[in-house]
Amino acid sequence: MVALGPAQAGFSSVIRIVLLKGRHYDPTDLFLHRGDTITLVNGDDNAVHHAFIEADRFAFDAGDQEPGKQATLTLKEPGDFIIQCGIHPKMKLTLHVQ
Ligand SMILES: [Cu+2]
Repeated sequence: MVALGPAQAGFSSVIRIVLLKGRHYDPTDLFLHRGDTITLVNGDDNAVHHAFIEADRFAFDAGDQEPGKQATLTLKEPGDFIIQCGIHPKMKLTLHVQ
């Protein structure tokens, strides 16, 4: 079980945890500030996920994530970005970075 509690307020950048489970992201939308980091955790027991972003300004590829594996991404660009899954095309997480 991964805690999804409210982010701690402060001057340092925020780390948010995203669960990849049951073929969807949890949550499916995240509102972030530049410099925030998200940690993607594969919370499934036997499914592999492959999170990636294809954006104009940058690309991100977590590679194949086995169950229990984590990947991190620090958002340096403002804008809306969609994290997809290379294995489950319906999985989408929208990042709103300001
Ligand atoms: Cu997936």
